[in-house]
Amino acid sequence: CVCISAGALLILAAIVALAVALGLRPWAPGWYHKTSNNRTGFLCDDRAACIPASQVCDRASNCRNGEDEQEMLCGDWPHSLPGYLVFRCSNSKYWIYADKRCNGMNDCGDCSDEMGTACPLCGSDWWSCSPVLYEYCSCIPRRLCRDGIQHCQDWSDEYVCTP
Ligand SMILES: [Ca+2]
Ligand SMILES: [Ca+2]
Repeated sequence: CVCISAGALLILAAIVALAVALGLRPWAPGWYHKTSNNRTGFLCDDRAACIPASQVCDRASNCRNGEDEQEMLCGDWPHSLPGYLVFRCSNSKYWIYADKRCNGMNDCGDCSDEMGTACPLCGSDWWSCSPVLYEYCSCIPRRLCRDGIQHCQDWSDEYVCTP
């Protein structure tokens, strides 16, 4: 009987410990922030620096006190990253840092990070065409125009576009 009680107590203690651990998991509100350019970033403890999502858990301290690399955020990477910092690709097996969305680059591999109304059309630094390389989606950087290498299916990068 004593043995069972001790076992039950241990289980109870484990449940309580788990609940406490899970209870501590939610992220403190106000830590995460939209940056001035409307990208989701990570607000450092000084409440002044807001670093891009992809600098969180990259093994380099970008906040003054290194809170972007703390165990609570990075201990179970990528699951421990808050949803604010993550974009799920169409293929739910893949994810990217939120700041890689709408940056012109095919980070998901299927361009799902570059689709939708959230993403602006090709900016002035980009040339609109169907790229031949997987790294781009619907535009290529203008610096690749007239560089002697085909980047657009229709060759417009070599014959129409100007850098
Ligand atoms: Ca970092
Ligand atoms: Ca992208």
